[in-house]
Amino acid sequence: MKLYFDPITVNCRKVLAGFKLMGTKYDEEKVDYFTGQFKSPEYTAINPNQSLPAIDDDGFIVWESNAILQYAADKDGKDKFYPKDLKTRTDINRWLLWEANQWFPSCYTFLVENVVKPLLEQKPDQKILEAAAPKFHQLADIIDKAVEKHPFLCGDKITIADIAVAAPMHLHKWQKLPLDQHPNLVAWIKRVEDLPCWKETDAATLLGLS
Ligand SMILES: N[C@@H](CCC(=O)N[C@@H](CS)C(=O)NCC(=O)O)C(=O)O
Repeated sequence: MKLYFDPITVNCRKVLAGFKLMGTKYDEEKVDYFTGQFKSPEYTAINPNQSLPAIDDDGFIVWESNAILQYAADKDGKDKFYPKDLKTRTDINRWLLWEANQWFPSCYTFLVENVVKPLLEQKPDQKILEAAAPKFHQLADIIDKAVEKHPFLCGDKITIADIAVAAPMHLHKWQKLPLDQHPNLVAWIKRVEDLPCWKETDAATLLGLS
């Protein structure tokens, strides 16, 4: 299975960390994000969305990072990280959809303003950040409550839901995500950050942030 990726991006780090967690075997095909290589005709033929990541598993192409995690888990029978019992699986699927629809866009605003713009020597727009804060807190509170009684989103054990939901906040220190009001969320992200799969896919160093 070939993975097209750039390790600095949110959704690529998600897949890389998930693959490492599950022990998924893959070949690397780096597609440079900052030079816009994801817009090349070759890569567009793989992923017409012109976004990263994508996989090619012997001619079977999948884009959408969460679908890639689901596929890899099912292909290798990694039930531990994506259990098959109906309620747990539905719970995980729910978090994957929520991450893509709600959480990623909210965290992305902070990523653009506080990480991408400074990297491009531009100033963050405080008005955009202020406008984004209420929604961010509403969403962060959902995570905070979910991990109040158990260590991971779907119970006592880590699943691909934790990896997917952690990814949009992978640079939270530099994104300057306002986390103080969400202590359970902070404890949960620390648990994810302590995992070898998360440490091995650190993007802050690659971006020269730490
Ligand atoms: N929902 C997609 C989002 C993919 C996505 O937006 N990827 C970003 C990197 S994290 C990208 O390649 N963006 C292209 C761009 O900036 O134009 C997924 O989860 O795979």
